[in-house]
Amino acid sequence: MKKLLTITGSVFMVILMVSVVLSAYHHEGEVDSPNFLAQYPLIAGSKLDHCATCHTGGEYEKKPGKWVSLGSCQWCHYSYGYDGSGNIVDTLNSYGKDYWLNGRDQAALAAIGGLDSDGDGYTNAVEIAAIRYPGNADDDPSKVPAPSRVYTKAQLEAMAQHTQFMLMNTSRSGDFYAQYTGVPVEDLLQDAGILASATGITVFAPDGWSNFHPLELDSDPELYHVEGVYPEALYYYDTQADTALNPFSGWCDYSAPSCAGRSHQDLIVNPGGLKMLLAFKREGIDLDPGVLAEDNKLVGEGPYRLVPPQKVPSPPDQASNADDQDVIWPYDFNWDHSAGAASRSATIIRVEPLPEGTTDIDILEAGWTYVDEEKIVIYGAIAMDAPVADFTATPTAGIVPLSVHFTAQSTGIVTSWEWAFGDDNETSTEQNPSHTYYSPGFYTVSVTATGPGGSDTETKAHLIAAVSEYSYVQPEGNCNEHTPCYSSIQAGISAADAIAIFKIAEGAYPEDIVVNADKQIIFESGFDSTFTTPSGESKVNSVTVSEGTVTLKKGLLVIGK
Ligand SMILES: [Ca+2]
Ligand SMILES: [Ca+2]
Ligand SMILES: [Ca+2]
Repeated sequence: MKKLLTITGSVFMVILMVSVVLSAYHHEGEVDSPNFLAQYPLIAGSKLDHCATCHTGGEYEKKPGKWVSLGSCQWCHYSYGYDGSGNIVDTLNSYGKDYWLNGRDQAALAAIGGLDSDGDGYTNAVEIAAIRYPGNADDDPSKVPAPSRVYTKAQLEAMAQHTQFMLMNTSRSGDFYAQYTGVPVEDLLQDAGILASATGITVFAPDGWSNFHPLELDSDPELYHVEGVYPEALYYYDTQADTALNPFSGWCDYSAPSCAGRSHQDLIVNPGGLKMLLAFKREGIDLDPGVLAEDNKLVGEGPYRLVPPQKVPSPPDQASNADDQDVIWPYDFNWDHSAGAASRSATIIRVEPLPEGTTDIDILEAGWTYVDEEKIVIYGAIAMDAPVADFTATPTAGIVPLSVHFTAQSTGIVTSWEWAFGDDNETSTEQNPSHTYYSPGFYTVSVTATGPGGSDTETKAHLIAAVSEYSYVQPEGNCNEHTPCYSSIQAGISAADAIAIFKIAEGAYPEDIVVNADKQIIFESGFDSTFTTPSGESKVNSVTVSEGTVTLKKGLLVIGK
């Protein structure tokens, strides 16, 4: 079980309270998260119920030129310190600063609801209602969660397994040899449907740490690639390093069963080669699930550990912080310390970059549930369902020049639109274009919606009817002075052009309507006496169409005696 961390003397400070199934956070003795939940009760348990709502992440220079990115929890711990010696304001994002400046109470949250703290065009209240970060301009209500897939342990175990024996070389803690079993990360990403646009992955552990790995081999010695195999290595053994023989001065653990029978400078043979692995077994035994220790350090490595082999194989070296470096393999900055890039208790793999128009899913930085349930989520640049294209048009009938406004109504993630309006190959790539029809005709309109999941086309045949004039029908009367005016529908059809729109007054028409010529006839029915609004029904005995088409666009045409 994970332990409750206790911190004294820090107020605007987060700790992970993980004694319950769901991960949660609280500031010891503070009022900020209760204030937030009191003001916005619906966000409980969402990604906003988290330090990242008010705190920023950050990065620090681990060694010259090498920056390490930290999530908001870890960044606050790093920059503010467990002893509260740092400046807390440095850990706040723009929303957290506005809350701070306005009095840091529930009234402050209400007061800043109308502000746009992060300047992304949406007020804080609107963003919070949409479960979007009010202090992060990269997250806003126009974006949808990126596609994601959750893998269970049973699913991972059902995939092709890979086992490899390797050195885990750390720079500060002990080195060890071990045999890991799991799924090559490359295979896992293929299974998840990684997109051609993907460039790498960021692996997150629930204590806030993350590591980026490019897909392809990178010249930076500390960037461990996902694809392909790593170089073969030799086995390095020395009694001086062996912690079994030298519990205090040794630095490498050779106690794994898989070390048995190996000798110094033997070639390590791994069928299939050394790969970046999402491991779930070590020496054939399930990895111990990660827990958070008293000092806020993650203990344990399971259920899943992302294990990169050494890019440049080296012997195990003495810990960098050890007093005695007068040993066979002293600490060597230039040797490959791949264990530092091995993410313990990995719960989230974000495939970079996020597809356009998408944002982080709702569990970023909260992953303890996944540890408990032995799940890992992969999201970002992975396959998703193609969008489903649809659209509306208004008006769909009228007199030329007829200006029609089209509105895309597609579902799914759409990043581009291609419209065809049916006249003279005119197209548009706007989301909601307007188009003017100058010639009378029946026009077929289509839109193709394209997103990261593919494309879909919706075509509406004969959607738009453009005519040079309307025809009016009213049994007695003058059609409120509209022309041409007919006293029977059939008389109007006989006189009509190839395309005609009839506005028919409400009432009974004891006619048997026959259309037997190649005409496109539209009935708009049930108009009041001024022909402005359909208000009732127009009733005919029957309608027979042997040639041409008849379309009902508006109003109510009732057929039958
Ligand atoms: Ca905003
Ligand atoms: Ca925002
Ligand atoms: Ca080492």
